[in-house]
Amino acid sequence: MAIERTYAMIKPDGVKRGLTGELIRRIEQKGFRIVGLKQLVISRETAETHYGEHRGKPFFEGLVSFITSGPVVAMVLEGENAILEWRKLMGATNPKDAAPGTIRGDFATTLDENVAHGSDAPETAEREISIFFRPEELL
Ligand code: FUP
Repeated sequence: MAIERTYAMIKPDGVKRGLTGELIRRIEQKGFRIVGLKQLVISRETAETHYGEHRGKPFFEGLVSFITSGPVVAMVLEGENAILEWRKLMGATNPKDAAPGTIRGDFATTLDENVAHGSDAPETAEREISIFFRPEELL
């Protein structure tokens, strides 16, 4: 089992709805080490970089507008298989498919406002962590 780091984010809908504490509670309860944590409003430029793989898709504009619409909580989580484990905790991207007990299953109702984000692969995690954190911010 490999110790990994992943990029996790509470999206503007999650922060607005007061779910920050509940999500961090689940993260701690699961046993992740929180290596980095901050609240910020994402700039349009950073959002377009972060979601670069979706550029050109019909939902890209909406995605960028949404993610820049209010504060997010950005985190780096560390643990065994952290990338997959955080995605399991979040549940399926589309809340319709997300199982009860998962974050999206319990709190999300729509595909475009689905409460949380997590990297999907080691290369993505490394890229996303470096977009949002400087090395000295990671403890
Ligand atoms: P995920 O890796 O689970 O964040 O999902 P994706 O990278 O596939 O999608 C990123 C975000 O785009 C999702 F959180 C929701 C949004 N999205 C839409 O709004 N419409 C779509 O058709 C697909 C994704």
